[in-house]
Amino acid sequence: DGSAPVRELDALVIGAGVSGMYALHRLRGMGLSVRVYDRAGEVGGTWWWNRYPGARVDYPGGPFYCYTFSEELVRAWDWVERQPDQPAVLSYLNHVADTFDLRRDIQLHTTVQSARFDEAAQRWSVETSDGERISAQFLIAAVGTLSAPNKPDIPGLDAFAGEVFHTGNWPQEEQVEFAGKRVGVIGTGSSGVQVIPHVAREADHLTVFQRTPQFALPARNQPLDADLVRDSKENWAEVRRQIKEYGRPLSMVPSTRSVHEDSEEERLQVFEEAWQQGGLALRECYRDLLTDPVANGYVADFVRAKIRETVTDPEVAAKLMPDYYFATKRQVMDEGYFETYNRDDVTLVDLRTEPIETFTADGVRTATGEYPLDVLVLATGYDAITGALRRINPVGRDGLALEDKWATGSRTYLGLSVVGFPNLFMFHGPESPSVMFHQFFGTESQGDWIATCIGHMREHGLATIEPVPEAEAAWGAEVQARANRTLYPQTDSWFTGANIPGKPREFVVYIGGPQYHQHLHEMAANGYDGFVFAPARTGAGS
Ligand code: NA7
Repeated sequence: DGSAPVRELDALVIGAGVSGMYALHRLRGMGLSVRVYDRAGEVGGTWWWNRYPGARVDYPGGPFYCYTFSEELVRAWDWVERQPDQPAVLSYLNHVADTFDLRRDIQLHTTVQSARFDEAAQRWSVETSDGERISAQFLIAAVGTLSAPNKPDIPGLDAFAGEVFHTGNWPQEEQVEFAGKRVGVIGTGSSGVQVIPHVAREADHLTVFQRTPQFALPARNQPLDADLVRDSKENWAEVRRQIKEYGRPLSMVPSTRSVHEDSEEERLQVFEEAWQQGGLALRECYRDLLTDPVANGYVADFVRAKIRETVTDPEVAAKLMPDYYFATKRQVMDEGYFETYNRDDVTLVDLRTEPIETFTADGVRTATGEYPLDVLVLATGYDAITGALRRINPVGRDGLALEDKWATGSRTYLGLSVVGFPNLFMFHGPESPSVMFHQFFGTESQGDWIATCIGHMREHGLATIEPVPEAEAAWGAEVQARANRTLYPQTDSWFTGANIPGKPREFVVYIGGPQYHQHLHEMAANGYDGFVFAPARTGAGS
């Protein structure tokens, strides 16, 4: 209608987290006009939103949980702990934004409200919550894998008169006080397991509402070894090469030994050593724990025995027994989680035997009990992997909405593009390795691929790129085939969409790890197999 001027961009990036910042840095460096939009009040994505007490990297990544592309950046930052906490990661990401002067092209407090591909112009038309209209050749979704909070649909929740907080939308300014209060926590995933011991220490009383018990492993977080930090900085090119080839530094690569090569006695000793070592050691001490049900049963029994040893009340311990395949949900790491249930001021409610009937103004009523609460913490997770982009719901060619395209399955080509959505690129989309690979390296690899592809298009005067249906179907089949060789798809988890009512149940993470990144760059070198390009239409606006 011509009321507001339209801002013209080469690339619009949604999200100022790890991926969005890299996209800005990389594409701006090629001379493109790029702008990043984020609804948050600062850069940092997930590390800005998740400031609940206990939030930290749930991977013993130590000095390797960072961007890998710049040796200078690596040398300029000192990590302190094996599992950095949320304030440390957020400071790091702010440091990155300053180092590369990113903020001047990042617009905060701004939600992308709609995005529609304009076929005549061969460009994306975008509207923000400020009413700004933008026309961009490329739309880059760096919206996060775990960024669309899942608020459970429990009767009466809105009638609850106390305070309610979701771990992924924690108050930014105000300090949440638990002292002297009766607190309830719903959810025992990574976030719940991290926050629960903290709340227990502060609150008058804590009630945990557990739907599915966890095979949590002791994190045994510790200060980083100074020699390791120095060596990795001095040999960063080699560290980076190892991450590319194995998905992690060589010192952290899983064992190639089968559990069946060892006697029961040897096996238990291996498990015990891995348990003492902490972190992911137990998941990685044999190669077949995630593919062989018998092997998985051994380690699952081992962890269940540890839980029984730790929790003094056998009835409480029984409620904490996981009864699915070990490590087939995203692995949870804890610091004193099971010990928390030995406290007199902590109650565990097993929702499998005692479901919530309703919330009331004063608390929760289950089939057999009343639990008065002042504060409720929802550690109920996310509409993962696809949720954030589905909520924006871009509309592609022929009026096809992403919500409809993905209604029966989240099909993509290479986890970064979608048939019907020209010039849309996703970071860590469905059918990419996303959380199953070094996140920063994964971002850089995808970001470099996108940059190279855009460079190729500019060089050849091409206006649009889109995958072909055959390539998309074949990619989906490959992702499924790989997953089906493991035990992962057999467990309900956010990897499968099973945590969100009505979401298609499918395992949408590519688990081949490093092969994904090799494949990406090879297919680019081979002329972008599986994609079609179109030249600029005469008369198309730009
Ligand atoms: P998760 O891992 O999805 O955990 C959410 C938890 O909340 C999990 O225990 C769920 O049980 C539980 N949940 C979800 N909905 C409900 C309802 N309606 N009633 C009761 N309990 C419910 O999310 P997190 O935030 O902990 O972790 C996300 C990722 O962040 C994590 O994997 C790391 O990568 C970092 P369920 O298991 O679905 O039965």
